[in-house]
Amino acid sequence: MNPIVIIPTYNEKENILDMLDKVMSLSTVFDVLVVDDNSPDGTAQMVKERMANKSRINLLENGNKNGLGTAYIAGFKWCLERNYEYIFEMDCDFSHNPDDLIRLHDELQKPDNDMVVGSRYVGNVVNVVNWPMSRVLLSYFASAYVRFFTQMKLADATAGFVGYTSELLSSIDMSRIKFRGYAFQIEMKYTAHSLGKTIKEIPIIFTDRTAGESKMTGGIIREALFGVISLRFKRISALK
Ligand SMILES: Nc1nc2c(ncn2[C@@H]2O[C@H](COP(=O)(O)OP(=O)(O)OP(=O)(O)O)[C@@H](O)[C@H]2O)c(=O)[nH]1
Ligand SMILES: [Mg+2]
Repeated sequence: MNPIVIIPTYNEKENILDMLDKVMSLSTVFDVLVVDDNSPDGTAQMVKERMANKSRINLLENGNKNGLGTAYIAGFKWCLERNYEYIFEMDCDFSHNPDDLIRLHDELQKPDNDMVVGSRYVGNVVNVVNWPMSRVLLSYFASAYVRFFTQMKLADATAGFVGYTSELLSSIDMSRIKFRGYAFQIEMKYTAHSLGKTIKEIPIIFTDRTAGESKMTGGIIREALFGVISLRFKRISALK
């Protein structure tokens, strides 16, 4: 079974075809699942055109725009039902370099690792290209804030470039994952951490998107700000 990368999309017509072509050309063979939320710009249609000659590309049309977390949870279920063993998350905007999937995958295959995180802040370096300073500071302090409240030893707690083993994903009760934006990424890591799973961070360089528009909103930041505190009071247990 190939590893699979889930790519959530909302209005990514400027990026989607380049992204699919890039992932298809990697030296490690990956399947792809695009989870599209009815993008008005026709992203799903473009995916369908590529699917016609690439069987490794899949599309899940998930209904109306409901946030990243909802899209990922639908994607996780789709992959688990089809018995994928190594399942990755990656943005469509090239902020995450698809070449790094290979390193993430190599690391996830090591026996002790349950989750790998492509981290912007490993070793006191900030590996972010083209973000305004305000955005770097927000993200960096968000990670420090999360470390303080959750006691997780992760340098980049809001990272969205992540790989999971199916064993880890299937032990998480997805109906209890309640956050939808950046907080979703924190909640998934906190859940893995609380279940005693091993999370490995590897350094990546994150580059701001050059095409298409950001979907970041004040609501997403607020959810993360208050959500992190509430995580400490959440009871987390494994499904099996
Ligand atoms: N399916 C789906 N995808 C989404 C949704 N919101 C964002 N995305 C996708 O999730 C990925 C990350 O979204 P971005 O807009 O880059 O948001 P961000 O990375 O948090 O913000 P920037 O750093 O400003 O780019 C992209 O591939 C988006 O198309 C959503 O509600 N549904
Ligand atoms: Mg982005």
